[in-house]
Amino acid sequence: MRLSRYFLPVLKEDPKEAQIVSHRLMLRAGMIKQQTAGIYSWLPLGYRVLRRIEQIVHEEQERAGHVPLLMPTLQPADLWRESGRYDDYGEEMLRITDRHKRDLLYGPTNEEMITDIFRSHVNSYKDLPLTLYHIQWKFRDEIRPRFGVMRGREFLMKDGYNFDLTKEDALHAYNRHLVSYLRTYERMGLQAIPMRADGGPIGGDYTHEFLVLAETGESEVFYDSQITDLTFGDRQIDYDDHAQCQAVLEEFTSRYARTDETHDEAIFADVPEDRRRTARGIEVGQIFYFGTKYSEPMGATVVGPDGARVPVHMGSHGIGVSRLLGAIIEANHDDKGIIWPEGVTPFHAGIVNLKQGDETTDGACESIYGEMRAAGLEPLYDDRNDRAGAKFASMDLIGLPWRITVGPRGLAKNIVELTNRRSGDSIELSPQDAVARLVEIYRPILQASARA
Ligand code: P5A
Repeated sequence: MRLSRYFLPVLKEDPKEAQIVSHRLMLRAGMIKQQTAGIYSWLPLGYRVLRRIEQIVHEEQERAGHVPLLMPTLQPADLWRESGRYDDYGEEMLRITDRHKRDLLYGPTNEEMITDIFRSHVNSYKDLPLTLYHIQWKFRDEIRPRFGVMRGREFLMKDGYNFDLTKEDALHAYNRHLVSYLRTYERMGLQAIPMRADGGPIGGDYTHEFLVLAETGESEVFYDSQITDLTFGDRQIDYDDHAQCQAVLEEFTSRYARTDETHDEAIFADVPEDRRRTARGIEVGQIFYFGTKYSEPMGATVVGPDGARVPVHMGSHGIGVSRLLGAIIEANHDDKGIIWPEGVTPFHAGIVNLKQGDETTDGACESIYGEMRAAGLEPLYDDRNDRAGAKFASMDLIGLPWRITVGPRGLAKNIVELTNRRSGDSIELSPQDAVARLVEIYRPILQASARA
C-alpha cells in the first residue's frame, strides 16, 4: 500500500475522551471512529488488524476441527422465550419490533439460534461430535461502554458451540477449545491465562476465562506466579486425542488462577507467599460447559446408540475479537505509539522515503516495495512529500514492527536502514539484504497460516 493513496487519518493531539492507552492510540492512529457510545466504525488500518485477528481465529478453529458458518445479527425473540432467557437477559438486550409487530433482538450471543439449527438438522448420535462456530457482531447494551473497543456495545465475537452425546465427550470439546485458544492467543503475541470464572448469564459452573494481564484490565485476578512461566509454543497436538487435550488443560489450570468472582482466600493461602499475585486482567475469551441447559427446553435431542432420544450435551466458547485489538495494544506500546506483534501487524514493514522526488531514492523505494510484495509481504510505503521527522513519527505511532529507511546518502553506499520498532535498533544493509532479512523474519508467521 502506498500511503499517498491510503486513508490514514492520524490525529496529532491526544483525544480527550480516551482514558486508557489502547483507546487513545487507536483513535490517534486512525484505526477507529466512534459513531455513538460504544459503537465504532473500523477505519482501514483498524480493519486490517481486525481481519488479521479474524484470520488467526479461523485458522486455529478449523485446525481444531470446528466448522464455520454464519448466523444473522438479528434473532427472533421466540427462540429466547423457549430457553427462558428472553426475560432473564434484562436491559443488556437490545429489543426491536419490526413492522409486523414481531419481537426481534440484536443477538448478544447465539446459544438459542445454534440449538435451533442443530435440532432442525441433526437426528442421530452418529453425526456427533459437532462444533459449529462463527465470527459475528454482537450487541450488548452495556450500562457503561468504555475504553473504546474494549467494552463496546456492538463488538465482534467468535462464538462456537459444541454438541456431544455424553458429558465426557462435551468435556473433551471444552478441553479442545482450551488448547486451541492457547495457540490462538500466542499467535497474536499474547499470553492469555485461563482462570476459573463464573458462568453469568450464559450458565454452567464449569467455565474458564482467558485473561491478559494489564493494569487497565477490568477484572481483578489472583494467581500463582508460576503460571506466567507456561507457554504452549509450537507443540503438535492431536485434537481428537482426549488424553492429550486433558493433559494440556491440567498443565495450564492446575496452579491457582481465578477471577474475583470465584476467588477463595483460603485456597489462595496455600500458594507460597512469594508466588501469590493480585493483579488486573483483560478478559479476551471464555469457555463454558453447561450440559443440557439449552438442549432440554429446546428439544435438541439425538437418537442414541440404544435407540432412545437423549438431549445433547453442550458448551459454548467465545473470543472477544474486537476487544483483542485493545488488549494487544495495552500489552504492546511505548510513549511513541503502538508496537504490533508480527503475527497481527497491519503491514509487515514500513518503507520511509527520505527524499521524495529524488529519482534514485524513489527508484530504490519502488524496487523494495515491489520485491517485498513479490515475496508475499505487505509493505506500507510512505511516499508522501513530508518531512522525515513527520514520517518517522507516523510510523512509530501506527506501530509496524519493522521500518526500512531509504535516503540518497545511504544509497550512494548501497545501504538502507532496517529498524526494529520495539528495540529501536537499526542495522545497515543493502536494499536486497533488507528485503531478504524481512522475508526470513516473517517466514514462520506466513508458514503458520499456510499450514493451517
Ligand atoms: C461464549 C460464546 C459468551 O457470550 N456465548 C457464546 C458465550 N461468552 S462471553 O464471555 O460473554 O463473551 C465472550 C467474549 O466476548 C468479549 N466481550 C466483549 N468484547 C467487547 N465489548 C463487550 N461489551 C464485550 N462483552 C464480551 C469478551 O472477550 C468475552 O470473553
